[in-house]
Amino acid sequence: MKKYNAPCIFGLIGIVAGTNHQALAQQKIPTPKPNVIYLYADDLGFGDISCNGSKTIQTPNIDRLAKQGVRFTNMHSTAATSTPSRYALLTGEYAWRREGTGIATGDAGSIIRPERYTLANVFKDAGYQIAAVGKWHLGLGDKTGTQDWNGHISPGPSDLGFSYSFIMAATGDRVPCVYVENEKIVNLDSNDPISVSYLKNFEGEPTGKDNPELLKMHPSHGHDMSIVNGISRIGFMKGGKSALWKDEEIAEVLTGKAIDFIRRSKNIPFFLYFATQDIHVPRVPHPRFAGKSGMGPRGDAILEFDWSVGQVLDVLKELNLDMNTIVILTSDNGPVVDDGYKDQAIELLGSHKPAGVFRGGKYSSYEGGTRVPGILSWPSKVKPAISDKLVCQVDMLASFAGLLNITIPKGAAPDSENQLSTWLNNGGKGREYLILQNTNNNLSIEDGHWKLIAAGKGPAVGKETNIEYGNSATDQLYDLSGDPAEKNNLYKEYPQIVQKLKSKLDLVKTKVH
Ligand code: NG6
Ligand code: CA
Repeated sequence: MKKYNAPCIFGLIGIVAGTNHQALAQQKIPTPKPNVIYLYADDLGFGDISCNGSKTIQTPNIDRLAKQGVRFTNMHSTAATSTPSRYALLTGEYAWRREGTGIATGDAGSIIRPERYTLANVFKDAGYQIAAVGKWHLGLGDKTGTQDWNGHISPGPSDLGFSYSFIMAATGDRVPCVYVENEKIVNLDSNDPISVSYLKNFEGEPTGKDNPELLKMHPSHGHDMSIVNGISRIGFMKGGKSALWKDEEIAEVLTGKAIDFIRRSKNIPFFLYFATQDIHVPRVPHPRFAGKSGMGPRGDAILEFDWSVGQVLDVLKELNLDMNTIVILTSDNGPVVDDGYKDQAIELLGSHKPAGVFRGGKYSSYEGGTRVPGILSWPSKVKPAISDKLVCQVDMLASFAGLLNITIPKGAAPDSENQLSTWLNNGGKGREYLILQNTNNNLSIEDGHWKLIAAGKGPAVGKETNIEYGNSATDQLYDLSGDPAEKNNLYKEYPQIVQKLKSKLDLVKTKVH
């Protein structure tokens, strides 16, 4: 794909959006410094939580958070899939500017290079303890396919500013199916070394394709390679038996690690990046949640995610940290119903609308792809509210640098704006415009109430996911104020708006210092 280099897009954004980083430096740092928890669900849709209007599922803990904070109705991830979204969040740079930021394999090398300034670095510079717990999906080790899974797998989160990490290397549906703590696989027996390949199977190892009789959950598309816990995955692995995760326990294990970190850090400011496996496939919630939603494993996984949120909120309260902790809850991309396993998600969906009123879902240029749940709570400073301002995860970096009075090195975080006053609902007007990326790397621009989906290659509808990806040979223009569901393509009626937005998109893509 074409890459757009913009060493100093930062300057452009400064001018266009009117942010002034000098002024931010004058800002008063709150004392004591607030703790920050970023609760990052996977594939959770706008309509998957009851505080966003769902009547078909109840998420009392998420609702509790929303009630005590700002609930955003126009929060976006930058991309409609995980790796590019997470890349943009942690670097403050749109992923489409960089080669190799598409959905990562489980043996991808570290996509964010150690020299890069990250969101974790902001907190490090401010003297915080910083943890990454959960799904990583940004590569580990120096080069793809060459990691020493049995040794220290570096670079990893500790090279990117994190002081502690307990992660899944990629996703639940990709090998290796193990936890990695501070760059070492947990519980690995040196007599049973682990091997990983995304090229070919290891001799004698069963696969979902050849041995469906060994499966407890069958793939609907893809996911027919190595079998771990009766579930076939993407990629091949061998060995490491004692280290393999149990899918039913993932939420409990990760939530436990997040809580341990909070307890350990209770006397020092901390930043916790808690990226759950829920509600990504394979959806295998703990038996406590199985069957509880009436919607099958996808609904049950939402209940499990809500439980994790509740656990975090409870421990904050118990430790008396609740008033001065900023909790942000969001998702890496929009929802998908069938993402590759026969888990009854389609059959049991009923009238539930995972993306709410929005069109499309995960992978899509339509709003369902990136308009995700968004809540920020900071009880001692921010009053409960609902905000319809345009906000985006890419702004975490500059916004928190602003809050903590940290100077971002020149050239770093080029697409991140200090939107703190919007996030804290303190007079900010939100982003003037935002660029979004779908699974085919086609871009859209939202500017005020207008949205242009630029013409691009790719299927109109995902063959297997049955989601409208928004790809079209012609441009599409929608007026989100009157048509949030993007039903009426107005590109013929408003050629001047189309032209204006296209020029703006081009400028963001190509502008150099
Ligand atoms: C796709 C997978 C899907 C999911 C996605 C990444 C197949 C057929 N589909 O390629 O199941 O893993 O990648 O999801 O393999 S994400 O939320 O991490 O971006
Ligand atoms: Ca995702």
